[in-house]
Amino acid sequence: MAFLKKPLSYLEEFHISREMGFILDDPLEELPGHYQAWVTLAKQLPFLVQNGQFREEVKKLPELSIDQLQGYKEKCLAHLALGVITMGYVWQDQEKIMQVLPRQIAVPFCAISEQLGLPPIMVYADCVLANWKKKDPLGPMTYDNMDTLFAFPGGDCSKGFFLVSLLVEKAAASAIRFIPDIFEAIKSENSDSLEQSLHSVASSIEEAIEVFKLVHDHVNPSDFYNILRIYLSGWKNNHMLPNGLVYEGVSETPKKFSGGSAAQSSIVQCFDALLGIQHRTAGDEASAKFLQEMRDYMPSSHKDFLETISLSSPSVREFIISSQDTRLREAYNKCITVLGNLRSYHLQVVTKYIIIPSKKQNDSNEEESSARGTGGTNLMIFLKSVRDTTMAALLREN
Ligand code: DU6
Repeated sequence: MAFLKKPLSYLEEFHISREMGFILDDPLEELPGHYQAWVTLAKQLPFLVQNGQFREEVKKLPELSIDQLQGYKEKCLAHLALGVITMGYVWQDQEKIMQVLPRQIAVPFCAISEQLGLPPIMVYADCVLANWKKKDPLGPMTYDNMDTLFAFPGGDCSKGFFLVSLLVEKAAASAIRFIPDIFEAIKSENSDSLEQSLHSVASSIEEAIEVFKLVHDHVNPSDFYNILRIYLSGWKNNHMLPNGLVYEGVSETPKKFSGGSAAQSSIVQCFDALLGIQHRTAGDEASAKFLQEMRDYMPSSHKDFLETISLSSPSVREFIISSQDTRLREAYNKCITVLGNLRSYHLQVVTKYIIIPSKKQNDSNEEESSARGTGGTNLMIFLKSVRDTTMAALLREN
């Protein structure tokens, strides 16, 4: 009987590293030959959007096939650069939103997306996991020693949001290391080892909460809400692009894709999978559906990893329930509690960066402000249901 689809001990096969988790280690900064034109243009986005020249420059790009791109990292950088260009092209002038993406971008973007198993829109794996460098390559992975490769309008807000998200991923990555140990401990019914690993997972989630707090030092609520948020928006359930986007030269039918979201982070979904938290209970179906959909916006190897964890049997939760071991239940409950705390903290951050700024807008256009309100409200409903389902997974300890 197959215990797992693929042995979890080989994290590398899932493009996951013990040190970095889901983060792309040491991303490329340049593309070979004429492909570098994409990187050069994407880097100039904040400046060219400011001057209203970005769209013109996109139309001047040559038409390139993706045949000469080689290796995973080159493809990741190409998807990131084309994703950034696409967001700038669509959202540069919000009075005149573009409904057709020119073929010079649309054709290679759809082709590279297909190769990577990603949608042709900028995703979390692009702008967070692959969008970073160390200033001093020998120095530490700290905010001060890091920078993003590509930025958006809104000053340092995109740098702050992307790098703090990245540092949360880094803090949580130390929990990923224990996942193979956890399944090994279950297989060999080693309760002591399982208990120890669960405590380590809880500690690294606690560490992630501390890092999350850096957001207040580096992201300004008004810039985030009024500027950056727009550039990360997608064209699915978005009243600004109700039909979706036409990818010229690919299909004449407009296509709908969701914008970037923390739900596209594998780290966000991986603890639910590990702890057997199922967002499927009454009132939670919409959240479950959204989380499932967002797996298609992850690198396919990370999606495979989540599925492998979810399908492994016996699950961590089942094993602990049937073990009747109080210390194991306590360690499991500790993980659930800190994960719930992380989600409560995320709710607070969303309140500060989305809910409060949305109320400060005293514009007369009621239709527009109510449409704006829905996004924030839906996000709050989603995060609350995810948090509540998390806390509902607590086990009785006696
Ligand atoms: C949640 C996710 C979303 C969309 C795009 C980045 C984090 C640290 C803070 C809100 C969040 C974090 C984190 C990682 C575990 C996001 C995000 C890019 C796009 N967060 N405030 N993170 N990230 N496109 O929502 S501080």
